[in-house]
Amino acid sequence: MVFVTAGPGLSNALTGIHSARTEGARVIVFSGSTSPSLRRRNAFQESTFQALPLSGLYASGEIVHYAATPESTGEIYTAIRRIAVGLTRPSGFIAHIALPAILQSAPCPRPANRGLSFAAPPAPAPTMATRCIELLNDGPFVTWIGHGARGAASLVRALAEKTGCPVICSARAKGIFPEQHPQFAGVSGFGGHDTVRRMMRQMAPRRALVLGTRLGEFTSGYAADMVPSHGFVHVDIEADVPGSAYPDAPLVAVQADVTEFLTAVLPGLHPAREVPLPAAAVPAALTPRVTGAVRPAYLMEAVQRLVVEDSNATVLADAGNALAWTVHHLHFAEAGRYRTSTNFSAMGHAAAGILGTVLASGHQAVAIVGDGAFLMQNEISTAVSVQCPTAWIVLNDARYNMVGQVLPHLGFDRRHIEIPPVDFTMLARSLGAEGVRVERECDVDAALRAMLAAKRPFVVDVVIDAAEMAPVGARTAALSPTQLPRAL
Ligand SMILES: Cc1ncc(C[n+]2csc(CCOP(=O)(O)OP(=O)(O)O)c2C)c(N)n1
Repeated sequence: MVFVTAGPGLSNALTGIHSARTEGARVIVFSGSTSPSLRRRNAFQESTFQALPLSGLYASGEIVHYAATPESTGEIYTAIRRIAVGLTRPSGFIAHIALPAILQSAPCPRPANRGLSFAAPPAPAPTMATRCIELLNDGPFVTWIGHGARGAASLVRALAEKTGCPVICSARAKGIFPEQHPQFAGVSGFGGHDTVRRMMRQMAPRRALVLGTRLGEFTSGYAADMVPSHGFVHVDIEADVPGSAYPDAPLVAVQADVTEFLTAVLPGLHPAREVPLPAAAVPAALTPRVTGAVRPAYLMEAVQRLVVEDSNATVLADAGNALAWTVHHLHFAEAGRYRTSTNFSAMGHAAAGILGTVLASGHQAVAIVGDGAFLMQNEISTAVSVQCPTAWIVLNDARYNMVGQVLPHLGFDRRHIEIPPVDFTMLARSLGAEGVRVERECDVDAALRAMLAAKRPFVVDVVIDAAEMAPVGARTAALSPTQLPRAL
């Protein structure tokens, strides 16, 4: 639940609300609404459907699934009921309740009828399950998983090990299928791995079984060579997802929960005669260099050892190069250890969202953020105020480098991408948190250990080498004006 004041409190929440909607979260926003007697009289921060040019927040539709401005306790009961029903949706729900002051403190007895049961997740119709079994038994296939498969990790593994299919994942699905598994073919799309498209070329699968991913631009790049000869068997809880990214590709669309789908089809699938994929070669570890700023790839190796493998911390990656470095270099063996936003990807989402991750999970979390994204918010003070032991690793390159690295490819110069140098440890200390600055690779490990041992908000300010190109792959080419028609 999110509580915001009227006017700017609500308008500031818009990006977060939309991020939550596009990433499938469940959020109920409460805002203050101007009392009826003051409306349309230039009331201070007037907040109503008519006065605030954010009408989408006040009506059920594309921004929020449900909106209400109750003006009586009776209407509050209606809103409670609608929210309760909305929360049973399997794929996220956003509500906005605008409450006038008079109702904010009005007595409101608990509604008598609170019994609501969550509907069972949808299973595929038996005829559809049989058809999918036939299609998947009809030739080699790959499995392409997304965040929607997060509850089905053991079934995805059983599917792969029974049928021998390679598994590709989206960035948000990292860890659902262990990334060190010999059948893991890599992460697709932005920041992902060349091994994916190489495997698609070499194996030439007949079909791809898509489980719980929208195959949006970030995940697929709409790459034509990711479409197998006989197209997709696409399973998603939302009916409008299959076919949306690749409207021309052959498609069998299945509206179902991934666990239910796999439970239904797994027994009927033929076991593999051999497992086709050799394990991907593990690159040699980088040795610390004595001069120069920290290479992001070196930092990621240290994060892999100390944070991913030696701690149980959740890793969050913010928008910017942090996303590319983490998607590419970190490897997870369990679902839920890596969090990011790949649809709306607003800078600052991880820098701020880490508080929610730590407070809601009760576990340690580490946010990896660019200096630009870190400067866009100030949740250090909030973390200190609520005594939340958050840990931030700031990739300090004194620039908006994701943009800076792309500009020359688009024929633009790099003006206006620099950020005046910031010492984030001083910022952290000034706000009551702790911090360590790292300027050499040999100091990375000690800083990360201090961060993991800290019981208070902690910032590791890492001066990174801005010249190291982030592994964004084909994304840069897709943005080029000459490539756009093809990418579109
Ligand atoms: C609120 C917001 N503004 C702008 C963007 C577009 N954008 C994406 S990454 C980026 C630059 C990120 O810079 P920084 O946080 O310093 O990270 P770096 O890429 O340098 O590691 C920009 C401007 C965005 N995603 N969100």
